[in-house]
Amino acid sequence: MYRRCISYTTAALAAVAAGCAMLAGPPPDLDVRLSRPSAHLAYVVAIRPLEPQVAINRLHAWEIRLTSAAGVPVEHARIAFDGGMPQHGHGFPTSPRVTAELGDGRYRLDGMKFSMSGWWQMKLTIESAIGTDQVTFNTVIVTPVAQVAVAVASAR
Ligand SMILES: [Cu+2]
Repeated sequence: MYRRCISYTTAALAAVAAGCAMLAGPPPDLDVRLSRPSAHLAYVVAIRPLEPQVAINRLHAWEIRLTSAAGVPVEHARIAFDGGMPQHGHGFPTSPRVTAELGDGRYRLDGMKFSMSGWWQMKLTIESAIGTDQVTFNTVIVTPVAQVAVAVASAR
């Protein structure tokens, strides 16, 4: 891929440089916090995998913890999942979805699977009596085992 990039003409260099940069890895300043306010500050959302280490290509579940901006657990929310790899232009290989409400503002997200290493985005659209808002989490999956446990620890 890099070899092919080098052979392009000067006119194409800018576009090619952008493409090649994608192969270099996630942005250095990527925010990988797994606890954060939603886009319009309606909620504070925290997510964590329900296993200590996330292996590539293995189905697993995450827990979503949802509170209001004031920190009150939000019950009976509808949460839709979307996401993928922004540098590759593809989504998840599965269709993760919330399958259970666990009480105290916690929800179980099943069907998670990372099909390769790199930068993944997990996007939640949340609807409840409070309103509709979205939140996007970034995580970087490292071969052969995801190093998300550290980010989870710092989010708690
Ligand atoms: Cu990919």
